[in-house]
Amino acid sequence: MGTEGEAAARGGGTGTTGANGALCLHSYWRSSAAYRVRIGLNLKGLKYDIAPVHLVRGGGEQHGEEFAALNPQELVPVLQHGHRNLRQSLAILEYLDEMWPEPPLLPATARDRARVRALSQVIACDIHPLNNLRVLQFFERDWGVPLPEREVWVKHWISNGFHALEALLADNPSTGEFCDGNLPTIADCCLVPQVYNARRFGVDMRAYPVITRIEQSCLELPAFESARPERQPDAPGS
Ligand SMILES: N[C@@H](CCC(=O)N[C@@H](CS)C(=O)NCC(=O)O)C(=O)O
Repeated sequence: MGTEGEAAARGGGTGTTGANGALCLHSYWRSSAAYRVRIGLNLKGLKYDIAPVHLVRGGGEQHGEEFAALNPQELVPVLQHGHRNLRQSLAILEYLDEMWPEPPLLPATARDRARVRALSQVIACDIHPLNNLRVLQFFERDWGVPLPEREVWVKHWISNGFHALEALLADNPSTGEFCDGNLPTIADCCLVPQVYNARRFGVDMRAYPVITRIEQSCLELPAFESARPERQPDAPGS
């Protein structure tokens, strides 16, 4: 560590948004998908506004006409960049990386990029969707599944995914201070919010020492720290 590039990678990039317009993130403080994008924006050192979307109040603002016009999936995040609306957190992170290449959120080689995308997708495609708000609401409202059973479901699928993720990280020499090497990538943008969710639902993180170590390395960086749910303008008490 110690070069200017590495310092930027850990603390944030240039702080400018370029000529293509302002950035505004439609976000909810507790949304882990929005949390991923907040980390990415912070790592790039980009200035952005937050437009809070309350996912619970009044049945959920994501289902209102105004937000549904922005994202027919009725999910956050949406990143507005000038007149452009970007959806899906992994696509948004890659967009940020292509628009503002420094500091990079993906490694230099095709093999390492494939690994980072795979680690990201373990979380974003295979763990998170099973435990999303709308899934839990469906259990509750349509099938009357009581809270304890819903919590067992969430803990089961996070533990199942973390078991695999821990093995993928522990058994690979590419794992460094972060998921891949010694600079944060999109895999770390996904890992930290998912660990936040795991703790929220009472998953025993002692079973996942590598994941926990990487989470701690990430949270030492200002880009991750300022993306935390508790630090958001729409968090209760802020
Ligand atoms: N695959 C999407 C997932 C987005 C997503 O599931 N967002 C959640 C919050 S983490 C949401 O808006 N949930 C609202 C709902 O379930 O009604 C992404 O990565 O952006």
